[in-house]
Amino acid sequence: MARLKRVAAIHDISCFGKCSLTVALPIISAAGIECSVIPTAVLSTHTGGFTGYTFRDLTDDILPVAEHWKSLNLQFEAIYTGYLGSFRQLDIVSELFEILGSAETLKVVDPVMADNGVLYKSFPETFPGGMKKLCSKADIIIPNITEAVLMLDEPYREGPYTIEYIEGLLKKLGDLGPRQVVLTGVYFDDKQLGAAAYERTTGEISYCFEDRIEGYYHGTGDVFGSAFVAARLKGFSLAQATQAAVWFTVGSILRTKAAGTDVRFGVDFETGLLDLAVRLANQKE
Ligand code: PXL
Repeated sequence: MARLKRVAAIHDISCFGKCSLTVALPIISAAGIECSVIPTAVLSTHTGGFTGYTFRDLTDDILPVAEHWKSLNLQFEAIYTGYLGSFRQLDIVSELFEILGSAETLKVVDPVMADNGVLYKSFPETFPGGMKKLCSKADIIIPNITEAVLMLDEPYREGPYTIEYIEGLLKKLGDLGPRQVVLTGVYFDDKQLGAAAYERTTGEISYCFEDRIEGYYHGTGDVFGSAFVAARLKGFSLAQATQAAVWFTVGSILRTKAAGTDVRFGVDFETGLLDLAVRLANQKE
């Protein structure tokens, strides 16, 4: 039997409040894919809605980890990056693409830095410009609308959006360099919300919507991104992987809403892992 496919996941560890590596690791593993990690920072909680959190910057550890892995001749089918701990890490991550990746390695960048029209408070104003450069080196990027407009240097607009606006964003994001763009937080009316996926090489755009759920749930971008990466590596097409990731994320939000837990604590993705594994296993790789 061939070895498992392997992902290098490069995100922070938020010790409490499910997001980044504490969701990427279980979701990718449950899909039957090996998940190696490079933590970008260690925080006591994520930065959304908590105050007084600790923050240990791991910028200086990233390249030594990657160099050690390289000396072991490890191969990765994907490199999946999310929340970065410093501005310097933007350049370091693009170096990692060279050190750890080959032409066959899928480089997925989630430009985690903002939501609801605002840059997360841990990032300087110059961060979106640096992230835009990193996105230009990726095969796939998965921004939300706020991250998209920050990188394109456009003002943030509240939805509902028009098809022309969304497709304009997708094309401009594709022009930055990535072959595929998945834009999250897309809605054309108050009833449904989802994601749009764009394949630059063919110009094809597909949409995936589910019923909209009121409220803001932390960590859902990472749940979406992790399920998406897992699905792509299991052989799902861009549109199928987007569909599976929207479905898995919405299920996680609905369970959390029903339980009434603090939305800062993250969503109940765990209960959906078995169903996700089944859905992803039923695809020919
Ligand atoms: O889920 C995004 C995320 C990841 N990591 C940290 C965060 C956030 C969002 O606020 O603060 C540390």
